Amino acid sequence: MTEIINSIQKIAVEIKDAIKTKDTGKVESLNSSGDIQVKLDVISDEIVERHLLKTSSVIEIISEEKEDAMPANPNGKYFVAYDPLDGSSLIDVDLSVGSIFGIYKGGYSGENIVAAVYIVYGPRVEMVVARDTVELFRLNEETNEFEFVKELRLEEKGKILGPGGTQKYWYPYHKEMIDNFFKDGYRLRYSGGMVPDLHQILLKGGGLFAYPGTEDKPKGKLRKLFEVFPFAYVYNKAGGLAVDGKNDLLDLDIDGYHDTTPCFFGSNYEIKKVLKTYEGAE
Ligand code: AHM
Ligand code: MG
Repeated sequence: MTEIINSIQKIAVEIKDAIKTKDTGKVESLNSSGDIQVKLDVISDEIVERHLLKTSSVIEIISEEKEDAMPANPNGKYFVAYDPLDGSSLIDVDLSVGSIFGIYKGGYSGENIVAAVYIVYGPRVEMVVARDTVELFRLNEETNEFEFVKELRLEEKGKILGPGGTQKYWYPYHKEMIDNFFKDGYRLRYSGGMVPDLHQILLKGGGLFAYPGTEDKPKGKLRKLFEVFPFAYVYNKAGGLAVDGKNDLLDLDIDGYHDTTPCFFGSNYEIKKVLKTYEGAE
């Protein structure tokens, strides 16, 4: 595991440099979810692939940018699923983006995830590693080393709300729940990048990030393997909860590598409200 985390640190430094120096233009291709890829998605995917394929403890990799899994080291024991550059369309407007890694043992499913790591490329580069605990590291750009900052824990109740999905297509009970949070004093914080949005909630004590199922996308937008399971793992280990409205996200299986799910990540208080709202709905 230490070997994988060391590889991820090298990957982060290379992707950070690519973001600063490489072209953000579009390529003539769509990824497996039908999104237009930008050149940096492809470059970042290649950076991760190059490092993980030579990491001896990794047996297989799959990414948001790939159709299928790729074998790595036959003697390895960890399966790594990753989103090399989440929120890449935000680079053109100079907002923060991220990389997300889920590390699995015995195959890809919510219950098999054993660690999660994400990187935030913002004004500073930060890394969060979730194993038994959740730890924050910051890149020292002079040495290119990540330095430990602190352990992260969510409060029981937060103040921030990140409500995703197109409002026009929200189910009425979902809209009512979001309205009630605002009436209760929650402040809107939604950049359109799940890494910085969830990072903010985690660092500022808590709140709720929601990407629900909607009339136009009943299964939501965010992918289980590359986005949802890793953050569900982080939030659980930080003392919060992560659900699809009814079930714990880490109890879900995948129906294909690019399978999506409605998802809610937050502190206990907010997630209990979500469960109450969704109980009996639909
Ligand atoms: P991407 O992997 O193609 O970048 O899409 C994922 C991103 C998440 O970071 C973010 O939470 C979500 O898409 C935002 O979607 P929307 O634009 O519908 O709010
Ligand atoms: Mg993504």
